[in-house]
Amino acid sequence: MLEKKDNVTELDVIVVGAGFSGLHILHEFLKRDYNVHLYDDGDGVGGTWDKNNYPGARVDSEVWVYQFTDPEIWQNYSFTEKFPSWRELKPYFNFVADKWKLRPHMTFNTRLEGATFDEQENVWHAKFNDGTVRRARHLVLAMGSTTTPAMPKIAGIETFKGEAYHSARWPKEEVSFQGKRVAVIGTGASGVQTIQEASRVADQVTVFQRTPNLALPMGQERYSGDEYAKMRPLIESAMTYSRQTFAGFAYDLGQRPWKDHTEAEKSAILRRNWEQRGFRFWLGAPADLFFDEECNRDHYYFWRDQTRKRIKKEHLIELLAPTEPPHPFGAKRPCLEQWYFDVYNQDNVELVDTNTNPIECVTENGIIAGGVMREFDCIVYATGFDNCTGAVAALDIKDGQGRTIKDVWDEKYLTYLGKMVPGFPNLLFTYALQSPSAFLNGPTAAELEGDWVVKTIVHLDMKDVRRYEAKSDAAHLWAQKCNDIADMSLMPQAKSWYMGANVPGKRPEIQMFIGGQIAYKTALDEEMENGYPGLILKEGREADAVATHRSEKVASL
Ligand code: N01
Repeated sequence: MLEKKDNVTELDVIVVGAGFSGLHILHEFLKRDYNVHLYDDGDGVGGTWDKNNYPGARVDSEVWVYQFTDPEIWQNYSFTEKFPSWRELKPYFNFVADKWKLRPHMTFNTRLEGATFDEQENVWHAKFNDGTVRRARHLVLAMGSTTTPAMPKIAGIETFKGEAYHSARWPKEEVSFQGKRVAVIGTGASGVQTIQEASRVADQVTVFQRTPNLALPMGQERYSGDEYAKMRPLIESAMTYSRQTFAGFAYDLGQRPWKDHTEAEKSAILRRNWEQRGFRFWLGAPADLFFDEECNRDHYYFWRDQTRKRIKKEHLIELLAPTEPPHPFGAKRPCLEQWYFDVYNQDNVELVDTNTNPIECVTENGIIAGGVMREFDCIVYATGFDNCTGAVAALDIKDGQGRTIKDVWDEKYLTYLGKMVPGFPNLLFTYALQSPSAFLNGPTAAELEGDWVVKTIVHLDMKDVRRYEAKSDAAHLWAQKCNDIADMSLMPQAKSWYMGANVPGKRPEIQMFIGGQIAYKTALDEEMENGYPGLILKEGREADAVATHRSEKVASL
């Protein structure tokens, strides 16, 4: 353990982020008696669920896999919905924090702004927005992949006099759409959920759509306490199985090539996966969905025909469920919907296609699109995030050459195993660039990645490794692997956040490892079992020597 020095708090590990990953990592370090502390810029636990509190925000993983696998937790906490909303998830996180006795080890409303690595002592000096500096040997960034809101660049946004919210920065106090004229820009998961709720109570909902969401029926279910209790044995087996599947769900991709199926078999697969609801039609489909044009089109046409049955207004059919796919099915994230396509049959819901009616500007009273002015009381920007890179890249953390992680990624998306960036020693992150991220169920990823982070740090500490850093060639190989898998797939054909194509100016390239949970776990396990061949390890005295050399070099620049 480090000693307190120069009145600066000394820690073994700083963890940033109080979502699934951060809480799991904190808990695991505490179990090992580490001097660890977690910081979060929100005012409570929950990570994404503490901030995305827009009406209707709910998870689209089945609840039995959307929880920690610790029996102390899942055996003692009951949910009431198969796909719970943030209103149930926030108490869940509080329950976890109390059960694991995490509260004394967490500080909220405190944002990490930057950090410098002391090459002499192999210690991070982490700077927070309250002006404090904490020193720690290891810095673990568990800030999530959908963290940094992306606002569209629309003229006049700041002039609007009504209420305006980004879906991911929703106010803590209740926002009511009752009797209001509401604009929703964006039809991703956040937009779809907001639109569903707004359409129930608002006088008028105007949806500004650029790309239709190929949303799948959720199949929501509600449970009494007794019903949920009866499901507990199934929860355990679903959790166990989810650790063996591609995306961490209790179902898996089919491995038989699509072309080897008879027409009757194909129809049966499409119908069965559709009828089972949730993401089965996507992440329980034949794996060829992601690679084979014909398999993908068959899925799209099935989705289109089912969806069209629900759209009663003739002129909206082509906009919401086009004849030909706007992009390969599932290459852009579909979401789960409950009554989304039905809301367009209501008189109070209007759809504006921003491709033919581009948004020109926001005014004091509303939005001008396609030459038409519409007045609103409330504008919701459900325009997504600077995913995967945004949160980490925003930090003022510099390497030995004075480059930030953003500088590195502006040149090339580079990580080793989606965990580290060359040049940034003793710093690990989870659920970010070049990890499976959105292609792995959140809690599954949190435990898989978190366990690796904790075991790695503990192992290196035990070996007296003071400084560890990803090798550049190993990182280049990992980045290449991420790209090679993506290039074999249909993924690059969609202009999506998976490809980093949703933020103007962001360099489009696959943002995640899409080889699936098992391939990712194998890569992490091999790295550990083989003694970390992808890392430069400096033990004891050797680390001190490297530090001296580095410091002299930086001083001479
Ligand atoms: O963001 P998105 P999100 N003019 O990027 C549109 C997770 N999540 O917050 O598709 C007009 O998906 C943009 O249009 P286009 C989940 O992983 C999970 O909805 O780029 N439109 C798109 O329609 C999800 O994938 C849950 O053409 C503009 C929308 O805004 C991820 O978070 C719930 C525009 C952004 O969609 C992100 O979802 C919520 C412009 N200038 C989120 N700029 C659940 O678990 C952007 N758009 C259920």
